[in-house]
Amino acid sequence: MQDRMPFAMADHREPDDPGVGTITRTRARTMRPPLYKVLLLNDDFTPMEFVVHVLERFFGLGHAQAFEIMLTVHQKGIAVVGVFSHEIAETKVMQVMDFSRRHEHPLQCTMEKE
Ligand code: TYC
Repeated sequence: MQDRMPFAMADHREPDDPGVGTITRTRARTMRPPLYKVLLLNDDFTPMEFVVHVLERFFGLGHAQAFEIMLTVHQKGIAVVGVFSHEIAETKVMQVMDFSRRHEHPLQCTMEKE
């Protein structure tokens, strides 16, 4: 500002005042996208092996970890399977619900903002 003013123009700024319209923030403020927990719910009918298969197939879990999460859901009623962006979480829920329905199991999968 100051050094682009015509020579005759008065400038009454204090030493630390950057002046009107001067950009003082150099880094852009970026907002992290919200994350969503994908939850698996227990029921009395879906076979344990089916739940383990679902966790391996749609969440890329190894057999041991898939079995562990299945057991947590079985014992506690619910567990977080993973945390994803809204679009990915929505896709996982749809895949699990669709796959379970097609196999005639009542397995429920939902998502919730973290
Ligand atoms: N409770 C089921 C059974 O005893 C197993 C099960 C585990 C079902 C996890 C759903 O999300 C679930 N066969």
